[in-house]
Amino acid sequence: MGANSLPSTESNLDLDEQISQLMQCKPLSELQVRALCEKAKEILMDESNVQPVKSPVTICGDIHGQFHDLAELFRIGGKFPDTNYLFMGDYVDRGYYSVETVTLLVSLKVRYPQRITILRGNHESRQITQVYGFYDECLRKYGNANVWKTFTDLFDFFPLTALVESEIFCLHGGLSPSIETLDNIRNFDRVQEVPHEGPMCDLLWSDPDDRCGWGISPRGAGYTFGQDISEQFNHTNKLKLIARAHQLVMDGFNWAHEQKVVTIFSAPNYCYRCGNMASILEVDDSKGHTFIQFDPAPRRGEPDVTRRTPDYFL
Ligand SMILES: [Mn+2]
Repeated sequence: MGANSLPSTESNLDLDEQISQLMQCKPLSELQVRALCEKAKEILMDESNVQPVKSPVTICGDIHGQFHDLAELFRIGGKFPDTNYLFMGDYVDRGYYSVETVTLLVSLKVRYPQRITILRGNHESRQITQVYGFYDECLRKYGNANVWKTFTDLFDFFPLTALVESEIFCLHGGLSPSIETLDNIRNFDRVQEVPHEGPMCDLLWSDPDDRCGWGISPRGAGYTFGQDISEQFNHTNKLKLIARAHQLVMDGFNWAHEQKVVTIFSAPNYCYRCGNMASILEVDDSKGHTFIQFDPAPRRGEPDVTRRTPDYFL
């Protein structure tokens, strides 16, 4: 057991058992979910709206209930607790295994609180999950909506953004015209359903764009923001990079704004039909970084992995 692991208390032995059950894609009982979420709430409520994270860490984008591809991500990115992970939201909806996916990630958060950061995405919301699958999946797998209620109550506590080594700003969506500084974000009360507008909504919904300035988002929530906006925000907050998720990108990652913004998407063959690769971003001890691309979990044989080191350094 590593130096950073907790001592093997009875509760950790239970958790370890639950984690290995979940790794086989078998959901927990309703009672286990409730107990798990109570513990998770205690941990998450102490985290900041801009949660500080140290390197090395592996940054991941949307998962969307693609449980087997999340298992593939862990095989490729490295197992717990030896690899630190930062997930940028959208664990649920679209895929067939939102329950197992979000339960596993929350279990890992409770078991290894210092080794995994789980941010909130726009799908970690009561309203969105009733339309895009998580609510129906909970009804199907548990026969009632209690587990959906338990998880969506917990989502209110998920941190909105993270800051890796004071230089990589990580969040699900993007910037907001109502936010100039990281302190602006630190100062608002995040424990609520994702609002329809305003700074908290924008962080989870906005997208970078080729056009300058702020634009109306075709999504109907958040904004589009141009390179001038990213440059100003990075300059004001002494950041080197904004890492975000939220958009399907065919290579699994995509640069914008002259490498000041990167989109990371970690659901390969999204919705089991988009044909895209997925990727994760490894930030090492010396803040160098490497994208690892991967295909959907193979049914047999070896995973197909491409490692690419970009030709620049942070
Ligand atoms: Mn999203």
